Order: sequence, then C-alpha cells, then structure tokens
Amino acid sequence: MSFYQSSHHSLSRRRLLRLTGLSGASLLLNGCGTTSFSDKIGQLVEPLNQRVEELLLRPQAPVPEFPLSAIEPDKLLINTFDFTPQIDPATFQLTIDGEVQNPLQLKLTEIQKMPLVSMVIRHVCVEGWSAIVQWGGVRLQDLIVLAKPKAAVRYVYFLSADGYYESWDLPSAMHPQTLMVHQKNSQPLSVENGAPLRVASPIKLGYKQSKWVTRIFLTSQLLPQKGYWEDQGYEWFGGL
Ligand SMILES: Nc1nc2c(c(=O)[nH]1)N[C@H]1C(S)=C(S)[C@@H](COP(=O)(O)O)O[C@H]1N2
Ligand SMILES: [Mo]
Repeated sequence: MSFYQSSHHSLSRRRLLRLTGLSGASLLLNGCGTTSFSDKIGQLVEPLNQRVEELLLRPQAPVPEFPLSAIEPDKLLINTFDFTPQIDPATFQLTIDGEVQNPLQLKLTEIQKMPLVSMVIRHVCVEGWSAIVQWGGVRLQDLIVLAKPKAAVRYVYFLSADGYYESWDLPSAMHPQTLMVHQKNSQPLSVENGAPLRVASPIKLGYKQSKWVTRIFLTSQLLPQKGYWEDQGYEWFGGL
C-alpha cells in the first residue's frame, strides 16, 4: 500500500470515529450481534474512494453567511407542491443506499448525535421571494462518507415522503454548507418546513432543497426522472 493510500485510510478512520462520536476503545468493546450505531458504520479499514476524498480534502469555497441578527423569521413562505406528510420522528429512518459499500439506515436520534452545524443563509425561491434563515443539522458529506460511495458515484438523489424527488451533482452534495437539517432558527424544524429532516444549502435554489427526505440514493447515472420541477422544465443544476 502506498503512503498516499495509507494516509487516506487513517483520515477516513479518524473522520468516521469523530462523526459517530465513538472512540476507538468503545468500538473495540462493542459486542457483536446487535445493530448498534457503530455496527452501522461498517468496516473502518477500507479507504474512501478518491473522488469523495478529493472533495473532502479540497472543499469548495464557502458562501459568506449572515449574522444571527439578519434572520427574517416571517419571510420563509411555505412552498409545498402537494400535501404535507406527517412523519413520526420516533420511528423515522433515513435510508442511504445505491452504489455504496455500506448502505445504512439512521434514526433521527443517531443523526442528532453527529456534529451539529449551524448556518445563516439566504433561501431563494424561483417564484420571486427569498428569506434569510438559520438552519441546524449535519453535513450531507458526513452522511455520504458513512455510506462509503463506490468510485463511479456522480449523483445524489433525495426521495421525499410527499413523492417529491430531486437529483444533485456529487460536488454540490459534498459542499461543506450542504446540510441535512432538523432545526430552523434555533427551533426544531416544523412539519411544514420539512420535519424531521430536509436539505438546506446556500448554493442551490429552493426547489433543489427537498423537505421530508426519507432516502438518499447515490448513483453513477442520472435517471430519466431528474427532479419534480426539472421534469416540468426547470433547470437541473439550479445553482445560486
Ligand atoms: N418534499 C418537498 N420538498 C420541497 C418542496 C416540496 O413541495 N416538497 N418545495 C420546494 C420549494 S419550491 C421550495 S422554495 C422550498 C420551500 O421550503 P419551505 O416550504 O420550508 O419554505 O422547499 C422545496 N422542497
Ligand atoms: Mo421554490
């Protein structure tokens, strides 16, 4: 094994341990036969794939954020194409699968144990309104790393409980400010805003930011279905 590979190996291992809040000792002491959180992170010995490593090691430039005083609590309008699904947070599971070495399902409590990231950004809807919002949650890149994408992965699909679907390019999904959030303006996310878990990012338009996400699917291919609005003519990249 080259030095390059072995240094990446230790990076992935350190990173996984930090993400899961587990020390090496607690991993070793953990018994077999139970589906504990540490079991879900799978084999820690394999290196991540190089594309994902590159995106982690050379993160894209962060978008400047706003101070907390700039939050516009009344400006985020509810924009829901069909209906508001009611998801029980106690039984909710986020599935992360597709072309990955370690498909996994995470409970909300497990996601909430991961490092909390907070950001104050502008949400922009193509219908002509915007709002400065604080979002709190986990980095999507941290969830992607746990699933161990195969080398061919280029796209990330988000599937939602209301039938909404979206696809993103992998670099945008790996952006350090692309989050899966469970808090808005320091409060638990409301059902209307996408509870228990939604996408939030300062680099994409509002329609790319799926609410009520239940499944994240990693793939090498864009399907004929690219997104709920995209399939009706909206632009796919949806960058800001
Ligand atoms: N699942 C789902 N996600 C969605 C939508 C939707 O209808 N269903 N609408 C999108 C649009 S167009 C926008 S502008 C934002 C609005 O988020 P908000 O309702 O929390 O303000 O959610 C996006 N995510
Ligand atoms: Mo929107």
